[in-house]
Amino acid sequence: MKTTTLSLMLFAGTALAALPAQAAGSLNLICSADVVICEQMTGDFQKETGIKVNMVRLSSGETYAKIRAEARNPKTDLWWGGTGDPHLQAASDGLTLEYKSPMLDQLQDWAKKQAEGSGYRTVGIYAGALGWGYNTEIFSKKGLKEPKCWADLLDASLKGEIQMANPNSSGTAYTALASLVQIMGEDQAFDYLKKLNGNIAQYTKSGSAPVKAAARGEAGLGIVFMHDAVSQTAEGFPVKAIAPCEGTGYEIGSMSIVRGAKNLDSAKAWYDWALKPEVQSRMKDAKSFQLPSNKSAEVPKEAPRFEDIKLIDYDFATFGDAEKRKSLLERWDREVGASAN
Ligand code: S7P
Repeated sequence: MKTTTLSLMLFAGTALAALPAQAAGSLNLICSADVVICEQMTGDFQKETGIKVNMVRLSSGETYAKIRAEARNPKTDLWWGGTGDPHLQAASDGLTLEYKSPMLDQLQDWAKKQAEGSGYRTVGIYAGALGWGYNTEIFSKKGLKEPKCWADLLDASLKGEIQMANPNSSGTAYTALASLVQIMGEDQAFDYLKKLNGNIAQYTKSGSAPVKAAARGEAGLGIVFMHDAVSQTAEGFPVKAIAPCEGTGYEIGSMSIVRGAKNLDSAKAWYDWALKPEVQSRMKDAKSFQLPSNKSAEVPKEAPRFEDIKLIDYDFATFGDAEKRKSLLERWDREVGASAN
């Protein structure tokens, strides 16, 4: 072989080795968890696999609406994170793909049940209980009492102090709506939400925004997942997380492959990777303190534990149904959202 041909081959080999991302493919991902963990996961996956990830952060309800709208020509390959209900609703609409990951056996029963209940069109990646976080400094300055129960949030002293998200866009707020319906019955839950509306300063788009506002003194209290309140405490803000005394609902944060995904191999690679114990154990580095779904993943010491919280037996089949979602959200828009400030 001539020297020039050999040098050309060596050059081509070196050039290819320097382009792992192009060689390995790409992935269009929607992430519905907090943006910090979304960026950490994306960066780690790219580093470990060479697959280029185009990530967008959207709330759970927004993602469900986008995937529905794009059903004929999907632009998204994989949906990671966000509350389980809209993932189940997407599964029941046939918008997500059946996939049995080889990692399934390593998961907690609640994560496997989520997969089985959806015909393997989604899977549980983490879990967390709903509650609220309040700013202890604001409460003590204003002489407000610590609210321990859902009923306490109706107290007139809390007028203008509370933020929660809009359940149309936010999975957190949909979990709150569905939880209250399960705790109180639908009519009483709507009576409660109408009264609560009098104390609400703002309905935000994203689920964790209310407690971020409370942490920064822009609100007194945010109705959020307890782990999102704990993240603010871990950031050094005067925020205390509360588990409601009457009981509360919880999420099984989920992950789904979009039916018709253009980058299916990359989507499966992320899916299996995101269920690994070492990947889930690293979530705490982004102050993401949910309970991980892999049995061998480390449970962060900050994570609110289910055994310490009065949890309802959340009915995922009913409240993960697309028709149920539509009817609850229409009623919320009519009876609560329409008279919001
Ligand atoms: O911040 C983490 C987390 O609470 O965010 C997700 C939540 O659905 C936020 O998105 P929304 O804006 O849709 O409410 C949860 O799945 C997750 O635990």
